[in-house]
Order: sequence, then C-alpha cells, then structure tokens
Amino acid sequence: MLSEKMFEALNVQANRELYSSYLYLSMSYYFESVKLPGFASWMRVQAGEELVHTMKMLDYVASAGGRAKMLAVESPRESWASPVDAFQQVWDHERAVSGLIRALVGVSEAEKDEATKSFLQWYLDEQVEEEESSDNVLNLVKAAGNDNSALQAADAKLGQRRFKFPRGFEIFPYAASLGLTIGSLKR
Ligand code: OFO
Repeated sequence: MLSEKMFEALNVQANRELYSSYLYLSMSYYFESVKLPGFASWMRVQAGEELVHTMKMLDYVASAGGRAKMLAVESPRESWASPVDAFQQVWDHERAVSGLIRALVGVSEAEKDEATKSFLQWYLDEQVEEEESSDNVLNLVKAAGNDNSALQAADAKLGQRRFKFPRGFEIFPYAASLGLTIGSLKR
C-alpha cells in the first residue's frame, strides 16, 4: 500500500497531465483558427497522448488501492502570437513537466516506495522523447519563420502525425475504447 503522501502527489501529477492535454487542445483550436490544420492535428494527437498519461497515472493510483481524484483543471491560454510562440511554450512546458516527474521520483524515494519509483521510470523515458520531439518541431517552425510556403510545408509535415498508444500501454485496461475515440478524430 502506498502512503497517503504518495497517493496525493500522484493525483496532483495526473491533474498536471490533464492540464497538458487541455493546453494542447487549446493550441489545436488556435491553429485551426489561423488556418494551419496540420499543426492543429499534431496538437490534437499530443492532447490525446497527455490524456493517456493522465489515465495511466490514475489507473496506477486505483490499482494500488488509492482513490483516483478528479482535481479541478486550470484553464490554459487561448491564443499565441505565432506558431513559434506556441511551440516555444510546448518545449518550455515539456521541460517543466520533466522537472515535476523528477520531483515525484524524489517523493517516492523519500517514502521508500520502490514500486512507484519503478512505475515513474516510464514517465521519465516518455519525457526524453517529448522534449526531443517538441525541440525538433520548434526548430522546424523557427526555420520556416514568416516564409508562408515554408510554413505550409511544415504544416503538411506535422499533419502526418498519427496517434499511437505509448510504449507499454498494454497494461491500460481501457486502451481499446480510447483507441476508438481517438481514431474517430482522425481527419
Ligand atoms: Fe508531455 O507530459 Fe505527459 O508526462
């Protein structure tokens, strides 16, 4: 059985993961509004992944005998000055999330909770990928700058991204039903 402190910290992090999903969904609608549908689609896939991160963490709480809590989700921004501004926030946000996961690992160590520390390794590995992919996209968008045809080419490239269940997600019991929901959002 996990400590109350560990359960609480996991519930708080699940809320931050849901906020990440909300932030990327907000960015998706922003990109729709400025007629960049490929960027909007990339963000929607990202929002789906963050929802998976949320549920994976809440599932862990529930399977360890705790109560998964639906804490209030903060409202994200609704607009950005440019695609670079939005993707800069994605990169900054992902680096901040990596810091939160490392702090959570610190809580598991302080609580001498080896099971949770091992569970959190998945998130640490995921963050390495997320920081790398957001850095790549930021560089692509920066290189396009204000050149409209380069921006359209970047939009077409990002629009090719498709949702995939993250590594090791077979442990998630509702994967199939979530797959149906997210699959239905494909263009
Ligand atoms: Fe992009 O962060 Fe979740 O973990």
